[in-house]
Amino acid sequence: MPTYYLTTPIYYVNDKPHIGHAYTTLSCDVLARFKRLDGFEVKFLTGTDEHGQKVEKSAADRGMDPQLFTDEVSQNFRDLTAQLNFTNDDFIRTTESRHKSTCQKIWRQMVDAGDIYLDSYKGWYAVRDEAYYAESEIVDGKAPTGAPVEWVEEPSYFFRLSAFQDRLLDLYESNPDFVGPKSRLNEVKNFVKGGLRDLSVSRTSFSWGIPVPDDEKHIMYVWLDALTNYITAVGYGEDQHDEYAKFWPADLHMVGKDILRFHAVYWPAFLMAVGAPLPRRVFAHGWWTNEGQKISKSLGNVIDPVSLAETYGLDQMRYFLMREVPFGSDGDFSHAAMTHRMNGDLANDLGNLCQRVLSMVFKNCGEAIPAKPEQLQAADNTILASAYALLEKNRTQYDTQQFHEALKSIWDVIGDANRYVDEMAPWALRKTDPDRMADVLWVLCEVVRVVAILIQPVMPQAAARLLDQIAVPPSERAFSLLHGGASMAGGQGINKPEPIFPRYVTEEQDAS
Ligand code: ME8
Repeated sequence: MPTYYLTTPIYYVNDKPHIGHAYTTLSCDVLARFKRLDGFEVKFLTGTDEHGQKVEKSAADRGMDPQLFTDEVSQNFRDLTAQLNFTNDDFIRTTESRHKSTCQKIWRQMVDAGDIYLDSYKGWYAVRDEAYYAESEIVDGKAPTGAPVEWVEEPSYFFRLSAFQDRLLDLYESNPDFVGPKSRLNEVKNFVKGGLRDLSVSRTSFSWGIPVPDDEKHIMYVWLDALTNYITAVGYGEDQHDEYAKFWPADLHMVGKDILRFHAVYWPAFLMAVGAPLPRRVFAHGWWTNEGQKISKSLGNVIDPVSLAETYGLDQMRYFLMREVPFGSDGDFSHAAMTHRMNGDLANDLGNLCQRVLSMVFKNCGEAIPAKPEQLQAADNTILASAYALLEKNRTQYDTQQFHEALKSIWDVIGDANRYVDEMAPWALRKTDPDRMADVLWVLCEVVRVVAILIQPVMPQAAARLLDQIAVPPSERAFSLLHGGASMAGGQGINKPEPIFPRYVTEEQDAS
């Protein structure tokens, strides 16, 4: 069985999860579900990044011991995975002992390779970004990200990042798909071409981190610790490392654009230093704003993904986030855009198609899917062919993380199916040619089957209800059944169809 290993960033436990975190994990959930349905053995990892100065400070602000604090906040992220129906196979915390031992192991391997040396660091550090900045990067006394910086002078171990410049440039040159979307690869290349300075990889001025082996005054830089989670979770360095052999290198590290540099520059360099294979791809998605404004705690406009799901419906929210914005670009959340998608794409286009077709089948075909026609007409073959072509299209779109395009392709077929209903007018055929009516309704049920199977990754609950309605058993919902040869035989009894995609109606509209 082919395998697929994908990861989300591990989130800082300084605060509650918000829509941005949910978005990244959702995109991975959608991809993980797609790959499972397509016959892959998937490992989908998410988790929490629990060390470093930022988390230590958040714990102190709450007057809590950092371990108790991280236990509490990490649990919020774990709860979110269940609330949003995420199917991660593992949830890693960097405070776990499995992770501490992997970090210490790769540290020793880097020392043995001659890539770590002791010196001292003198320069700027931004706790909010957990990142070092050069004097030349400071703008108006702040980091280029706008984060406040502080001056740090302390003994520090350094990773010989400068020695990896050529190898990194070779990587981007020989493997242009290493970074997606394509537009971001240049950004990474230019950064590396601009020259790499050795990276400070230990701190001595606080203690909330993984101790450096054989020099316990130092703790590891939180990004070295955090990035290593991706190999900890597959058992790197353990005696029995079947998972490492099976799943490493990762197929995809999904990240937000803010942390691309860490994943596309530092992480491959660390792996080169220890001689481990490099991940196949890093994809950096865009940034969400709320009604046009940057999302921030100080503006008080942080979107809670759980209350969003309560307001609009979980699958509706999942659909909106994956459809509204070209994946990779920035996006804006607004109530108007959300309800537009919910009422247009879901209630009108897909919802009406299913409700119209299934109501006619229920009423006019003896409460059962009509038998598969012996002869199809040209219009039937056209719509069926475009439905059957979707899987191959979707595979390419999912492999390049173009989730919005995948949904758009499916909705193009839904649009064609609605036009086919209007043109064939099965309600008129009921009197003039009931056999043809039955054939048309079979074609439509078959298109609905294909569509319902393909929307499972994005809207798993709605798709399951739809597949239940057309009596496709759970054992027949994999992508291997998405071709003409596996089409419905017909004859399965159905229940009276209930609408699956409600319209969003405000209280005022409801009262009128
Ligand atoms: O950076 N829009 O953790 P973090 C879209 N611990 N995505 C957003 C977003 C927004 N407005 N806000 C946050 C860290 N994100 C490190 C990662 S990995 C080895 C260590 C998402 O809690 C996006 O994926 O700050 C971003 O990269 C991530 O949350 C940052 O999460």
